[in-house]
Amino acid sequence: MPTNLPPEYFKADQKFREAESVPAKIAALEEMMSTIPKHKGTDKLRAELRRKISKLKDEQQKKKGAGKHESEFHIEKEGAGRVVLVGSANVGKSSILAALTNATPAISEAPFSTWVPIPGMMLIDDIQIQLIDTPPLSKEIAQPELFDLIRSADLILIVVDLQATPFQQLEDSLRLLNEHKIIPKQRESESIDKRRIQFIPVLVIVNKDDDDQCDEDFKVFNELLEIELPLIPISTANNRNFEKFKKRIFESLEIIRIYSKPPGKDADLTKPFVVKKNTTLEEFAGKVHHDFQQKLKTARVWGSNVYDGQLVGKEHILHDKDIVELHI
Ligand SMILES: Nc1nc2c(ncn2[C@@H]2O[C@H](COP(=O)(O)OP(=O)(O)OP(=O)(O)O)[C@@H](O)[C@H]2O)c(=O)[nH]1
Ligand SMILES: [Mg+2]
Repeated sequence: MPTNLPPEYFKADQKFREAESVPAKIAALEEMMSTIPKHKGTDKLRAELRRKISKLKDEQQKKKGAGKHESEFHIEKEGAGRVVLVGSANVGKSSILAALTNATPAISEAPFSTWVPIPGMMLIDDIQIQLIDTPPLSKEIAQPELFDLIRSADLILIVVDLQATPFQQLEDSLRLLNEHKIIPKQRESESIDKRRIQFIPVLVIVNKDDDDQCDEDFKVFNELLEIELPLIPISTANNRNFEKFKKRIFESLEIIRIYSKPPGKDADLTKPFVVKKNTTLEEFAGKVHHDFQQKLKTARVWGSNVYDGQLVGKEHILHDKDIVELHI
């Protein structure tokens, strides 16, 4: 095993081992491939992965040939992050998808109206985030593939209904995720046995907080809740707190936007590069162009923690909305 593999490789490797369906396995292997630095020391590993991918693709093809169509639970990743809505029946997951994206899921007073996941794209400021609605998290109907899909999320939104049984719903959802080895990232330090566990950030959405009267119920819910997870009350009936909600999603994804500026020209402020929080200048340069990481000499930065146009070194940590002029 080459020694210089990045942490993303091991994360993807874990996803592979946890994957319960062929498409999820292929997606995880492809992710592993994309994280391996290309040099002689990794040739063998890359060849091995390529072999595994092609074997699985053959397997998938055979299944398709046998009359099976591609699973509806396999959804291509799009945008700067994947956010998955989960929760008990009738809490308002589909309503949230419809409110934040152009998707048109079935919404109904009757529970169990969603049977397959539905994706949509949600615009937060200037970036697109993939939002996926899912069938209810219930022991009786949840399929293994649903958990594969949830495992591929960058952020899980657990939705509860303030006007129903929010404590029970939150507890049930967390238990079911736990049984499938999905644990909120916020609780990683409490986990003793970390093997085969996927830790994913969670934000709890307390939906149906329609008016001031409901606010009182939310206060009580918040005070009595013993589970320490970030919460946000919203109402999909009247878009209450939606701006804050979108901001919280962005923050929970732990990503930042960087605008690249060619020397002597203005920055293109319409198309940010989206990178992880705490990305260094050097890592960012590699994102702009793989050659740039090595060729990079210095850069000028406009934004946080710098004076306008300050020259910074390769180890400089970038911040959300920084404008960067790379000098190579
Ligand atoms: N009062 C109120 N009703 C809401 C709100 N959000 C959704 N609803 C209603 O709650 C019901 C269920 O909404 P859905 O969006 O279908 O819920 P779901 O979680 O997708 O349900 P399943 O797909 O069955 O799991 C519908 O009648 C919605 O109109 C809200 O903020 N306030
Ligand atoms: Mg639904």
